[in-house]
Amino acid sequence: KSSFPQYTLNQVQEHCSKENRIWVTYKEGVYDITDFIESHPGGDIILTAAGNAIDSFWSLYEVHKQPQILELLEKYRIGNLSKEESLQNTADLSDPYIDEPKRNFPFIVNSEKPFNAEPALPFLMKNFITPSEIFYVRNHLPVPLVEIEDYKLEITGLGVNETKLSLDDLKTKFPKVSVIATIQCAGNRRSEMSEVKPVKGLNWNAGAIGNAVWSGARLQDVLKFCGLQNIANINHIQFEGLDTDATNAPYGASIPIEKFLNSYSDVILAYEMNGEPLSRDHGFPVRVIVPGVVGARNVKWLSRIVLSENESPSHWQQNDYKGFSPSVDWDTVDFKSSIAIQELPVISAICEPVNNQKVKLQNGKLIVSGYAWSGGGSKIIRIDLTADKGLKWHTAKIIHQENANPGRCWSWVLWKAEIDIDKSSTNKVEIWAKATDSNYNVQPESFANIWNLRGVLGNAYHRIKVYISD
Ligand code: MTE
Ligand code: MO
Repeated sequence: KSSFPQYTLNQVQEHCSKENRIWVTYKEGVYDITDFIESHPGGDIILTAAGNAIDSFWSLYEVHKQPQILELLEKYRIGNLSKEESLQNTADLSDPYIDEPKRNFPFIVNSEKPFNAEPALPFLMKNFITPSEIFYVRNHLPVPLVEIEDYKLEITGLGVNETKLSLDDLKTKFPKVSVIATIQCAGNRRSEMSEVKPVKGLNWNAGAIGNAVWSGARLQDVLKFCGLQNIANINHIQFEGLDTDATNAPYGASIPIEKFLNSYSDVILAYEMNGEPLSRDHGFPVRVIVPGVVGARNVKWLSRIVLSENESPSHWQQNDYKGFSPSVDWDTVDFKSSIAIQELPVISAICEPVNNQKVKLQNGKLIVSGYAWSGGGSKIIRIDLTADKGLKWHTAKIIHQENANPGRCWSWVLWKAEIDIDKSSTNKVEIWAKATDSNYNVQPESFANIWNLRGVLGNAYHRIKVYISD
């Protein structure tokens, strides 16, 4: 290692693009990770550390700091910093998570920094409207600290007069509308998919979903106020959050213009969740709610809306949250070859009992309950369960469902089923659940055939095992 050349921090900082090669430092070491990025598609999020101490990347994404990664990094070592510079290099890194909100919820925490957590399933289905305190949280970055006096939402791009609105403007200049909508993360139920083969992503159980009352201004009203009349050349509406990565790029996403034009699509700029101001974790002061569309496009801490010919350039629109064939792996994936997830496919999950639970029968029947939902406003028309791998199917009773036409059903349904169990043969029973939506789309049977490297769109039959006790 002493044979390596010595570089200065200034020299490292000059190498922050693919053209100039990408260097990072870790402690005393200087690394050229250009080839690493080339051979690890999707690994480009590490670019946020380009020309800098990689600690800045790890302090944002703790999950990536693993011994294998440190070992891998050594392969790319090209030099050293001086002792003096290496000390100054890491010493002044403050924790970007210093301003996180206080949290005291019985969550299953999948990651502390950034904070990602979901409720236990029996909790989740106690209410049709999920209480904000147990609504799953999916943050990619530190939660921004917003001073409400300084908050302005900027609206810009094609067809609008550049406009800045305060929270008060949003509340007073536009009618307040409320929409009950389910929001679900594309990675919900990822843990089941990863049993087939490992995937990259947070290990969500089936709790990365919730149903809430969102209130705010209709996006159509706001854009009309900003002078929008002619939508020629506008293909996408981009949203940016106030949360930024180490290169100062904001979290961002976009939705196709069609979603906005349809007056039944209920896209709103929400400042309330369940009748109260949004909490910091859920996007205070304003987030966009795009009913029927994957959580990732429901941008929190909304700071800018850009009407554009193009989709959001953000990492999360371009190089993440896309589906691929089970045969595509990290060596072959081409993120450009697939489209960004928008409306989600039909899904259901059994919430009670939970997997591997010991249960008692009631008059020879097993009581099972759960949720079902479909993206794009499709209506859930049926949930079928089997306790004998499909020989006999039992249709669940829907115990709570919104009264709306297909195309505008934004809420999940909660259901309950009573299944006859023949326990003469064995006390171990496997229960499967599958939902059907108003397009007659049905959940796929197995995770094996929908496996994808990022572990998204995990909507196969939900299967649990229970043990019948006397
Ligand atoms: N918006 C911003 N600004 N930053 C984020 O990290 N996460 C997205 C979306 N909006 C995110 C965001 C993802 S992936 C999901 S699933 C939902 O917010 C989660 O919303 P929730 O935390 O309120 O449940
Ligand atoms: Mo998500």
